[in-house]
Formats: sequence, C-alpha cells, structure tokens
Amino acid sequence: MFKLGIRLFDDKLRELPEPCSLLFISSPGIDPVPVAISTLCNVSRDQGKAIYVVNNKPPASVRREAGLLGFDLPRLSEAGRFVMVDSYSGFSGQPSDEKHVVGDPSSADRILGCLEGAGLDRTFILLDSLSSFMDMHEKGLDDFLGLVAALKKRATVMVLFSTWGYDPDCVKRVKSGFDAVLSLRPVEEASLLRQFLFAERIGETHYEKLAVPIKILRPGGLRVYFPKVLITGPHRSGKSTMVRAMSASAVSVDRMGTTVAMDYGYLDHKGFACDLVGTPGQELFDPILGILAEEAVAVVLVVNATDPRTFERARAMLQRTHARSMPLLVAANYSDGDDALSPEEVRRQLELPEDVPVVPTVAIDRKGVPELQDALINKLMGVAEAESRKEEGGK
Ligand SMILES: Nc1nc2c(ncn2[C@@H]2O[C@H](COP(=O)(O)OP(=O)(O)OP(=O)(O)O)[C@@H](O)[C@H]2O)c(=O)[nH]1
Ligand SMILES: [Mg+2]
Repeated sequence: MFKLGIRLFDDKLRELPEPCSLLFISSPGIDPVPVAISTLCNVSRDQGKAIYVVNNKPPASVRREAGLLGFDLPRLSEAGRFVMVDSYSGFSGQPSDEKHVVGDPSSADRILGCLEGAGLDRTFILLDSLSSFMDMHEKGLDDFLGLVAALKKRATVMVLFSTWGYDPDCVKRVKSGFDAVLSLRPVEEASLLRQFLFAERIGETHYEKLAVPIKILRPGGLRVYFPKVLITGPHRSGKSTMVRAMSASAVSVDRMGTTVAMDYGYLDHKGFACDLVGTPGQELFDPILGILAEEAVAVVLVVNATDPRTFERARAMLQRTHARSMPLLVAANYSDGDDALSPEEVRRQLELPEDVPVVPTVAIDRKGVPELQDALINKLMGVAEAESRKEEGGK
C-alpha cells in the first residue's frame, strides 16, 4: 500500500481496498507536483514500482524537480522501480528521449497501451494531469474515468486535478469516480498563507476538518510543517542549548553566553518540520517575549530541574507568552544533576495539568531530546486528530 508519509492520513487510507484510486485536487496557484513526486518516490523506494505519466510538462522538468526534492530518480529507474511515461511530447510535437512515449496523448486507449508496455500490474501509477487531459478534447472526462477504472483493477492510481474553471457538477462527477479525495488548499492564518493538505473523503467517510499543514523541502520532499514553536524558560535553563539539540541547524543571537535576541532553529524529525524560536531568559528582555510568541503554535518551557527557585519565573514567562492557550510541553532540563527533581515533582511544583507532557532532558548531551521531539509532534498532531475525531463522532 502506498503511503503519503502523514500518519494521520495513512492510518485511514490503509482501510481502503487494494488497489485503490485517489484523486489529488489542487487549488489554482498551488503546485501539486512536489507532493505527488514525494509520494511516488516514497512508494518506489519503500515498496515497489511507480510509474509517472505526464501530459502537461516535459518529463525532464519532473526529473529536475525530483532532483531538487532530493530523490534519486536515476537510481530508482536503474533498479526498475521508477518508470516515466511521456504523454507530453506527442502532444507538443517535440522529440522525446524517453523510453515510453504515448503517440496520441488524447487517447485513453493509447495511454493504457503504453502503460501495458511499461508493466503496470501491481504498481503505483501517477497520472498528471486530469485537467490537461480534459482540455485536450470534449469527451475527455468520460474517457479518463474509464481509464482510471481499467487501471484500478491492476494498480493503485493517483490522479492530479487542478480545479479551476470547471463547473461544480463536473468536479462532483470527477470526485465520485475515486475511492479517496485529497485536496491541497491555501488557508489564511493570522495573515499568513499556509498550505494544507485536506482529506475530503476516504472510502465512504467525508471529512471537513481532516487537514495537516504542509511544506515542501528542497531537498527533503513533503513534510508536515508547523511554522513556529516557541522555546522559553528562565535565565540559563538551557534554552539555546535545547534549540541546537533539537535542530538540524541553528543560530543563536548571544552575547557573553546569554541570549540577547533570539535563537533560531529548525527541526526535521520523522516527516515533520517546524521552526524553533528560542527566547532570551533574562527579565531585561521581557518586552520582546510577546513579540517572539506571536503566531506560535506551541510552546516548550525549558526549566532547570535542579533549581525550583526559578519556577515562579517560569510561570511568569508562560503568562507573558500566552502559553496556556496553546499546546504546551515542559523539558525538565539538567536532569543529569544529582538533586534534579523528578518529572512528577516538576509537574506538581509548576502546577501543570496532566495533559502537559514533562520530559526529563539533558540538553548538552541530547539526552531525552528525541523523546521531547516525539512529544511535541504528538501534541501538535493531537490537535488535528481531535478535530477529525470530533467530526467522525458527529456523523
Ligand atoms: N549540566 C547541564 N548543563 C546544561 C544543560 N543544558 C544546558 N546546560 C549548560 O547551561 C548553560 C546555559 O545554557 P544556555 O543554553 O545558554 O541557556 P539559556 O537558557 O539559553 O540561557 P539565556 O539565554 O541566558 O537565558 C550552558 O553552559 C550549557 O552548556 C543540561 O541539561 N545539563
Ligand atoms: Mg539562550
């Protein structure tokens, strides 16, 4: 079975019969190709063979994009795990260097014939795109849905569809021809435009709020992406060290060993990415705490577990950053100290509710940091999962 690499969706997609058909809709202005390539390359790397049928751009541009995303298409091709079907050159009248070329890309039969030649059984086939196929001739949609139905008996099919200018009835018909419908849409949040991947329908279940924010890394491919996680806590509790320990790369604006502006880091962990912003700890810099906290989606409070005298300050910082209205986690840092309080004791003394994870850490040695990263991701995804469960429960 193919995987998007987004657990929240994959758990549900697993319930579909195999092989299945998936419609991937994108709004105008959003390029669905990076998500499609990420999915396709994951399939061919992890489970078997994937075929990319392209009819709206030169195959070379797909290869180039895959390279930028960090996928090694040449190696996958060599291993027989990736096949390109050029359904573009025949349409644009250009010569093709590809091995599999569809002579007449407006004919569903010819596409099927070419796929037969490429060996389509039990593969994952990406058709890019339905919109271009429909634009080629009048009966495009019927022919195309016929093609999808024929392919689905033998392979999993994912179809890209950019929905602009089509009448709503037509879009409805397209959607009903597939086992699952996902859509990539922009969502405006606090004046920032972000991309979200929505599951509209999986099998018979319709969803309104099953969505995750995503970002395309080049290289890296598809990630679930959270734009800002705030790392705060009292002076010298280990925030800057923690931002570095959690990040693939990080910068701190420090003077004489103390943070005077902010730490910036970037977490990339198990298919998730987020920007980490660390605050200064000294009271002197409190005026900027609120500014740094703007638009944060979660807060990690770092405390020195050997020094409970600083906990009152920690609580004050939670107030200043409005942390209690967001997903909150606590790193009980300095847990290497002999007199370090246990996580339970840290929870009690900070008066934290049960749903706030308290993770013992030693930031200088990265001890407990993977657990903290897991807890952060679970917390962020928990919000999305709760939304989707609410929805299912309501049906
Ligand atoms: N033993 C021990 N030392 C730590 C740990 N975490 C950080 N440190 C050390 O504590 C000191 C302060 O760490 P920083 O990361 O600069 O602390 P900070 O919270 O960013 O400090 P400010 O920005 O000044 O508020 C450094 O010398 C770190 O090496 C830990 O878990 N155990
Ligand atoms: Mg610091």
